[in-house]
Amino acid sequence: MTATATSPATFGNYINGQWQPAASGETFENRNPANQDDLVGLHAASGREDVDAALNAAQAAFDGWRRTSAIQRSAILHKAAEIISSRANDIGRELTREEGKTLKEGIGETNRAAQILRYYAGEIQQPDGEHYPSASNTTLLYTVREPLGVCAIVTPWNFPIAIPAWKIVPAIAFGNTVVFKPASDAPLSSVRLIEALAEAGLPAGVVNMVTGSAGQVGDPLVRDPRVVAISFTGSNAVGQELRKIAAERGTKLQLELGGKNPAIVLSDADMDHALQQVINGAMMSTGQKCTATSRAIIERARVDEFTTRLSERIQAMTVGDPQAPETQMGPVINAKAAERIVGDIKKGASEGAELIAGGERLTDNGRGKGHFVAPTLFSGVESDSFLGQEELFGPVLGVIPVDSLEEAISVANSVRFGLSASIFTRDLGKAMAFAREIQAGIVHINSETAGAEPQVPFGGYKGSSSYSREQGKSAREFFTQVKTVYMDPPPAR
Ligand code: UN1
Repeated sequence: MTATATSPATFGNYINGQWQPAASGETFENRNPANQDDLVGLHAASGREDVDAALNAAQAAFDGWRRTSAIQRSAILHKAAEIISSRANDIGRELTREEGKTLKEGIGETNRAAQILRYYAGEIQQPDGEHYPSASNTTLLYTVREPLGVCAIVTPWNFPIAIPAWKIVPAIAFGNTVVFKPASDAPLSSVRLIEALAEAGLPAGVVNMVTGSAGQVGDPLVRDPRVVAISFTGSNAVGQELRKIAAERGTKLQLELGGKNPAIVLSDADMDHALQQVINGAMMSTGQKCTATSRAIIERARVDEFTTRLSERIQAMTVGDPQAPETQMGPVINAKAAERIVGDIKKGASEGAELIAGGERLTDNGRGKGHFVAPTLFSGVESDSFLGQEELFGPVLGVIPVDSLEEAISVANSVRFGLSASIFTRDLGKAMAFAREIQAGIVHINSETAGAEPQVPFGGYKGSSSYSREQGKSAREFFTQVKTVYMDPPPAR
């Protein structure tokens, strides 16, 4: 299918191995955030009936899939990885078109999805239980990890292929079945992931995708008693609601929510390196990562120099069509986000922080058709202010001056989030003190706050996550349950 002005491509739900329209026949639009005239495609606007069909399919497929050997499951994941890799340029370009991150990031993210598939294809072949000594020396006492059942996976638009992969792939690798709702702002990359899994030979019903709104699809999905586990990445408000729903129903829950991630720059740091890393952390993906850097906590001796150089670099950034090779930053996801971010910037300025770069919508040079917000820098941010505390989820960085490492750590820890944190220094003792004292699930020494490899746990402290972690061995913990087996020989006759 190719999109033309008159007949945009239409994408359905994937239920029980079949691509199909929503029961209502309704669709919703997926538009390019860099150019609202560009209709990327139409997707099924589903409802309760579609969710119900998907849950039935996932439930029916579970017995067959949990009995499929890990080695067979692994082969399917490997094949899907090859398919994604072979199409990475095309999928990455579509991802950029629907989400707005630069082409380099779109292709990079697609390759990351392939890497995640490969990781779990290997991980599923690792030991999945333990053998213990018993009080009786004839007892064989061991544990096995077994799948949970039907998992609900609800993902955000900011990593439209990598986050679906890092939730769906471990869920199915460990023998669960899935009903998956991608974010409506960027659903096409999810279609491409599901296509790859289907082409790789995933049996019908193991993964089912239902697109549509949070109210019509997400809500009935997470409340359904057939769902035994929920994995969600997204807003804090939805996360809070899910905590209640899961507690009432006894559903296993994995949440990845917001961040207010600090990068501490000590006066002995390599300033060129720190500058580049802080800018990357703050502005890549237009600042729309839960791991983005939003606070630069700088030792006072270097704060003026650092802020001036940050401001120069930020103002020199090329902001525009994310498909153009020279572009360094694309749009934010939609009009509502652009308005909210600009409103939050005004609020920050009204509270006394000094706006020194950006701060406004960019509408010249054709950018009026998209949702462009200038990369924005504040200096003199008070730690306890709105800008010092709240996640803006956009290209906005605030500089907070401090007098010592102790003060830097105390400022860094003063927020309700604790996802990722960085420090830039050459002092090993200070770096180690930071790693010990910082309240964050992911700690970087001399690298930016964003970025995550699939073989290690990912998740935050405090309000950033539930206590369960994603990825690495933690994915096995979340997507399986433990069975302890006491095996004794029958008495001798
Ligand atoms: C990254 O830092 O590359 O939604 C990944 C998010 C995170 C993923 C961040 N769950 O932004």
